[in-house]
Amino acid sequence: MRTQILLASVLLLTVMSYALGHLTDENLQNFQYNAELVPVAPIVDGYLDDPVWEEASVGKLEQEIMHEHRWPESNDFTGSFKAVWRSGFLYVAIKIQDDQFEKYQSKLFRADQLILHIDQFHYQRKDELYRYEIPIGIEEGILKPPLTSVAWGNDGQTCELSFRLGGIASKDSVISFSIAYDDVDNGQLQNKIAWAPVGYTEQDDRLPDLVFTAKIDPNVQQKLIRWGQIKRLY
Ligand SMILES: [Ca+2]
Ligand SMILES: [Ca+2]
Ligand SMILES: [Ca+2]
Repeated sequence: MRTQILLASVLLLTVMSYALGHLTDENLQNFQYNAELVPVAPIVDGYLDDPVWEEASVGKLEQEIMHEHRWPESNDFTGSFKAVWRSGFLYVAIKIQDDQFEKYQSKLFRADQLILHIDQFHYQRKDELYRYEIPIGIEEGILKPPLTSVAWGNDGQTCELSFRLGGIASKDSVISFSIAYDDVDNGQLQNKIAWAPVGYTEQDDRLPDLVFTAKIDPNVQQKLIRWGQIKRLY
């Protein structure tokens, strides 16, 4: 009898850990980022003091995709992003804390870097065509479209990116999107931490959705445009 109870418990635990540890379709379907239309575009200078960033919702990088587990905020790594859109552009702001920044390495795999996917045609699958590897602190001269600018601030702890998406950046349109951080400490890749649902791993080739939403009040628009013009005077 005792053996049967033990066996039943083991079986139950196995089933539970399987259900908890693996990505379900539902997990991914219920996982998306809403990028809101803003009255004035942020200035892509690497500093996140633009008023539009205050309101935007936060996407946290809290899924470890190399070893598959939830990643708590820690000194080792804490990261988040926000995204907004305006006039055919998607803007992404990223905040990173890392206990050991590995920058300007001659071998890219020895450098901390951001890995993004921006699939504007919503194929929902990872592909080299729209994969971006962005080493921390580096503002490259030639960028692969639709990426149009990369700017770093605060010694690599904040970043702004812009993507020229034209008509795809319009209310209710959906693209596939992902963002992850390859954390190299002591010259070794230690972790890959992503904005991704529970159970997601780097082997999974499906991508979450980013939805373009819009609910702005035209009166707020006036104030913010003036603020943006003031900032340009600095
Ligand atoms: Ca800025
Ligand atoms: Ca680290
Ligand atoms: Ca690092």
